[in-house]
Amino acid sequence: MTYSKRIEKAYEPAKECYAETGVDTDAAVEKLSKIAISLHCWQGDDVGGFESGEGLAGGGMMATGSYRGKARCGDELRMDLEQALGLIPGKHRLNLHAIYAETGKERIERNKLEAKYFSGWIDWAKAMGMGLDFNGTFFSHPKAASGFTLGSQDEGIRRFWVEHGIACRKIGEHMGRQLQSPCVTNVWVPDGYKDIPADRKGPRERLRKSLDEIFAEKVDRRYLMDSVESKLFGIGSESYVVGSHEFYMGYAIANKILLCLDTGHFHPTEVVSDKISSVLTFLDEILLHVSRGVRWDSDHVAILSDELRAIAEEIVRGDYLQRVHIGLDFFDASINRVAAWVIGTRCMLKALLSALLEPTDRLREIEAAGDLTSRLAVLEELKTLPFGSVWDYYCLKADVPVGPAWLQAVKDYEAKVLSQRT
Ligand code: RNT
Ligand code: ZN
Repeated sequence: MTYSKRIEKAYEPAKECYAETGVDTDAAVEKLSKIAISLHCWQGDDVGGFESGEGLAGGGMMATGSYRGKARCGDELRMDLEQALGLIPGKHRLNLHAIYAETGKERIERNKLEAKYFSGWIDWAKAMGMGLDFNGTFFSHPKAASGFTLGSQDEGIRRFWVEHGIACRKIGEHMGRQLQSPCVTNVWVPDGYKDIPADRKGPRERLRKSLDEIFAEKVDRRYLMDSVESKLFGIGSESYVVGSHEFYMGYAIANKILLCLDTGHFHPTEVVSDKISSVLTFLDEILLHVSRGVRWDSDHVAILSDELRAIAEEIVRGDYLQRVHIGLDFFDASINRVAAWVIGTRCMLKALLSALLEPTDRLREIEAAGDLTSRLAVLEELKTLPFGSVWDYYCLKADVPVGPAWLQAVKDYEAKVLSQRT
């Protein structure tokens, strides 16, 4: 039997099996094909960017590992992304950071960045039929070395980063206009203290003022959507982070902008899956940074964990697909970087498909009837339905490799392209 025949054949009983629970697999697959995940460009080069020098210094972030073949310029990064995108079913987006500006030989300061330095990315995105999202880069810079940026007590430093934020919104708006799709432009700053602060209030008041200055100009939401990202702690900001969850949740609600929930930015016993329906009671839309926290690290490659599945279930059950922008945010330099994108994105999509295959109405009825025994029993039985056959079928229809077959393509690319980079 040919490969595609085998997959189509396995899909039929799977479809019947789900139909028995009241779920239409064709409809689920169709819905999944409409969901765009925003792939983060920074997995391709360990958050290095194209400015000379600095690296990750001053950001409280760390990519560990030295796997061969990291992208060194826009052309290489785009090539690697194309490779990854060819192995992921569906149409997706790209999430850029300001340090990926292509300024030629010139060094352009972050507060002087303009849309023209991103024309290589915009042209590429147009050709690929992709939307773009954007982020200011408030780290890996001498002016972030004190550990403070938008919350700095040094007015020169604070002003510099405000100007960067303003520049980034202009760039985001331009991207949104050019690509006719709103560019979610996110702000994350590393500001905080390693040890116990005497003044928790001052930096927060300054951060609020800085954000007000950055967001002062109203921009059409058809082109630009602003978002702010919190964190509980980072390396070097263990005791105090200015932009905490409460801070940004308040800010986002008060200013009607997006809140970004990074799945690696909370206490390890807290889960983002439980926060989605809470924050969406008060906010129109949110951004997700899908990652995987492991002990001290917040940025491991996303896998099909219980929590990732729970996040997808919450998005689908709450009918939030239009209100939750799903972006990825991890960086692993110890494995093939193209594979990291493929694994993380395919897992996000698998989690969504699994959620779309849930008989939610039936579960709700059982719950409303107070039959909590059946709720648990049914949820557990659902886990072993032939999900894999539906996923394989979706990959086949989307014309990407089925199962682990994608890995060979990555290995070939590594042998041919990545291993040549020194
Ligand atoms: C850092 C934040 C932030 C970054 C990216 C590179 O803790 O998660 O989103 O990872 O902007
Ligand atoms: Zn993040």
